[in-house]
Amino acid sequence: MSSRVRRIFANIDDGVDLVVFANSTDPHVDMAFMYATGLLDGLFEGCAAFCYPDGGVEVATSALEEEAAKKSGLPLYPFFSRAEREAAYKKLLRGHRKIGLNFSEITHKAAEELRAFAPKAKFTDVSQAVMKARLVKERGEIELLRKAARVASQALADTLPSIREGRTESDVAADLVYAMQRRGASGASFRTIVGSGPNSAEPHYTAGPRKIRRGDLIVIDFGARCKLYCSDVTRTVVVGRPTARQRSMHAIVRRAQAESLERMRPGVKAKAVDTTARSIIDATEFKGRFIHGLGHSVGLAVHDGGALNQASDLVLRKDMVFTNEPGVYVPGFGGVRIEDDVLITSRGPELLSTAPRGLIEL
Ligand SMILES: [Mn+2]
Repeated sequence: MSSRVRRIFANIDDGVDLVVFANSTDPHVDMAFMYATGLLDGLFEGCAAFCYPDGGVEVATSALEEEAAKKSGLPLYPFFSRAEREAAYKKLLRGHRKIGLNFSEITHKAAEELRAFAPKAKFTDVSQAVMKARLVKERGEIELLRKAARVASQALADTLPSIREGRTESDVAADLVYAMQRRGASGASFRTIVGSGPNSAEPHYTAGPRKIRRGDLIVIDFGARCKLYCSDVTRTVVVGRPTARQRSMHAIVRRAQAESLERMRPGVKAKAVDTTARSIIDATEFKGRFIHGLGHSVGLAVHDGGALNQASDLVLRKDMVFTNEPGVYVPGFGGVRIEDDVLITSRGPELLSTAPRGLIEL
C-alpha cells in the first residue's frame, strides 16, 4: 500500500513527517485506515496506522485484531492493555514534529489524545490530500466496486417479483438486503431506501410500515458492500400502470441521466456534469424539483469525498468512480430517481451497475 501513502503525501506540501489515521469506536472507524493499510476486513476499533513520507506504514493494533492485521504484511505494534496502547502510540509518535490527521473522520477525543501523547508536535489537517488520493481507484479497487455494483443489480432482479400491493416498504427493503447478502455482499452499504407513494418524494426517506398501493411510485435506493467497497443504485418502479405524469417525470429524469452520463469523461469539470442534468430538468415543469447534487464519489465509503454538484471544483480523471443520480421530487405526489455507478475511463463512462433503467412496471 506504499503507493497509496506516497500519493497522500504528494498532495501535502507543508513538511508533514507523519500521517496518523486513528480509529475510535464503530461507526467512528476511518476508512482511510483501511485504505492506507490495505486491510479489507476486521473492525480495528481504537487502532491506528502511522504513515511515513517514503510510503511506509506501521500499525498499532489491539491484540483482538492482530490476526486480521497480519494480512496487511505491515509491521505491527500489538497492545493488550490501555497502558501498552499508550506506550505503542508514544513510541510511534516520538521525534515527529508535524503530524497530519484526517480531520474529516477522526473524533475530537482521539485527536486530543494524540496531542497529549505528542505535546511538542504540531498537528495539521490532511483530509483534502486523503480525499484526493482515494478519488482515483486502483485496479483491485475497481474490481471490488464492479462486484458491489453487480451484486446490487442482481439483487434488484431477485426482489422485483415480490414487490406488490399490500407488502410494506420494510418487507421490500429486507428482501433486497437478503438477496444482496445471498449473492456475496458482506451487507448493505447503507440503510436501504424504499419510499412508496408520497414517501418517494423524500430523497433520504428509509423504509417503514407503509403498505404499497396500486399506482404508487416507489423509489428504491440501495447498495451492496463487498470487502468494504460500496455500490449505490436507485431505481424507480410503479405498481400497476403508470399515469401520464409519472411517465413524463421518469422520462425527464432518464434523459437528464443519459445526457449528463455522456459528459463523464477525463478533463470535464464535475460542476459541468451537474449543470447538464440540472438544465434539462429545469427546462421542464419540474424546474427546481431536482433538490440535490447529481452525484458523489463512491469507494470505501458510499460518499467517498468528491461530488458532482454546483459547489464542486473537481475535474474528472480516469479511474474515478461516481454515482450519477438525477431525481425530481413533488411533495404529496411522489418522486423519481435513477442512480448508477460510473467508472471514468479514457474511452468514456462505463456503467458498473447494470439494472434496467426504464420505468419498471410491476
Ligand atoms: Mn447516492
